[in-house]
Amino acid sequence: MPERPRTPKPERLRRLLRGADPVRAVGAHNGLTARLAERAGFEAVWSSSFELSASQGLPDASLLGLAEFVDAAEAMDAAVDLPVIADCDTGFGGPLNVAHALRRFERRGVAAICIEDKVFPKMNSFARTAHDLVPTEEFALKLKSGLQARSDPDFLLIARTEALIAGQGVPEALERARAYAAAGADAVLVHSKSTRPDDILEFGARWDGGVPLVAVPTTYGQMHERELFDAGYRIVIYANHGLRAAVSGVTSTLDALAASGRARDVEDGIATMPELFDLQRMPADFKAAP
Ligand code: SPV
Ligand code: MG
Repeated sequence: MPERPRTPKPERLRRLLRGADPVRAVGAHNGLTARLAERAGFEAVWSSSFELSASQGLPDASLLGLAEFVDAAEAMDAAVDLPVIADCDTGFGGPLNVAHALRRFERRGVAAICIEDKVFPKMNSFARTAHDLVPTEEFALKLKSGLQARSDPDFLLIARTEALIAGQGVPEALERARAYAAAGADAVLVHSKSTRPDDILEFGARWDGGVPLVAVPTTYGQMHERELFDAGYRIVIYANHGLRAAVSGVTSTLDALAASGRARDVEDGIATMPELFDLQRMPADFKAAP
């Protein structure tokens, strides 16, 4: 019997969003890290600007361009059977840039893009610096321009407000988010760098914009994903935990290897070559030696 065609990923992400459980996305920056997220059982991949930058040894400060973001997201999409949500920072410029970016990501199989209301060049939200925002109407125009460029109605455009990051409080975040939803955004990501979940919970309780919310519990990691879901956040993004785990793991192994001078001494604590071959989808005939 011929194989039934798989539902396209944007449609799958929309279905997941209507489900009874949080959609959990994990930050990744290439095919391998996306595959690790899939193997661990998550529902989506977050193509993270922080991870993309950090993996090149660069700060997350709008240094990489659209082509690099698109290529990376495509590699992730190709590696997994999960929808990829591409973090697009400020959208690579003005309304025309957002439209161009959306078309490119859509054509390459990505399920959703997310743009944020900061001024270009943006700094990572956790950087101790001012986080200036563009006027609400200006950002709404970027969203509208992106949405007009969409050819698959299921492709999602997520609007991210950095109002809480900029210290502007829940009322401003709500006002912005309402305007973004009214402009047609499919979901709103409200980011916070507070170690307490209070603002996020208040925002969820007062949210009346009619589209799903997205949370990134990096600093308020004491919150369980189910609690966030119950507070209105249907997508929960674990944005950088894979990369941070990799840095700890590689550091402790290389430190031990440098001290010991013998590869065997670190073998037991690291992934095997067969496991790597498996992650690479190496044909079964080629077994890893020994
Ligand atoms: C990212 O992962 O690139 C994000 C989330 O945008 S954060 O780093 O918290 O800004
Ligand atoms: Mg980012």
